[in-house]
Amino acid sequence: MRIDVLTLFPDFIAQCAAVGVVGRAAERGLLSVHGWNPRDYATDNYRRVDDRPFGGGPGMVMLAEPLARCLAAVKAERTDAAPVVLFSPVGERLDHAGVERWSTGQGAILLCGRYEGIDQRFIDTHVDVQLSLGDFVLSGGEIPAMALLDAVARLQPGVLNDAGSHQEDSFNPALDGLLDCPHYTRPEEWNGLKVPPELLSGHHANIEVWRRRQRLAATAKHRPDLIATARAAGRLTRADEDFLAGL
Ligand code: 9D3
Repeated sequence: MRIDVLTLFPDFIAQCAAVGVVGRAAERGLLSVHGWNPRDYATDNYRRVDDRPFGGGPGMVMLAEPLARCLAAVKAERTDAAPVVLFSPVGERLDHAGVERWSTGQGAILLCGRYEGIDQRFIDTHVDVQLSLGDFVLSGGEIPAMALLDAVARLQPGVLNDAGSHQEDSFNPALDGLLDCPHYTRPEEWNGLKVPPELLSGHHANIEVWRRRQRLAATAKHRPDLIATARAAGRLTRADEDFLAGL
């Protein structure tokens, strides 16, 4: 998979792409990440990439031309017809299902906006999808782009040490859409706090019952909407319902 990132901060992308799961995926040749700076494709001596908005108002708008020239350079290096993804607060909210779809593709060209936004004519001409992380305001698209990169990298086969790790993610349908249960490690007692005895019993069936109940309780408490979704999808057993009724 090849990911190209158009950003005014390519150093930030390079640093992110070098560490953790993304770095490991890149080392193993499963993923390559290339940063591109539209400023290198500016047409004037000042290397301008932004200008004042027509119609007035606060902030600056990214110029279409440096972005178009930068994108043309990226496309000249790619052999596939990769989708152009713009990270934008007006985009569709990214979720686990979306990450899974992106993780099976050949990659994408990620465009990170800065300032108030990008000249709409560039978006209309070149952008295939707009994605958002949610209804809160960031100062640019770099962190959302790195969020998608990280989420996609860890779903690549052979990236996580433990093949089962992402099978147990919250939001993975394999967990029936419930939140994860609490985790504990050594020592058995820390600052007077003990590990739940069920986990020390060595009785695997009981451990799974305990974990399922913890997931149900955590989900009912923090994300009752997910309980409703799981129930509607027929993912809750009779035993699950009995436990939930007793909470
Ligand atoms: C507060 C300014 N906004 C209205 C006047 C417009 C605005 C422009 C650009 C708000 C944020 C940004 C920069 N944000 C992103 O590029 C962005 C983002 C986000 O802010 N929140 C969630 N997901 C994303 S994806 C890209």
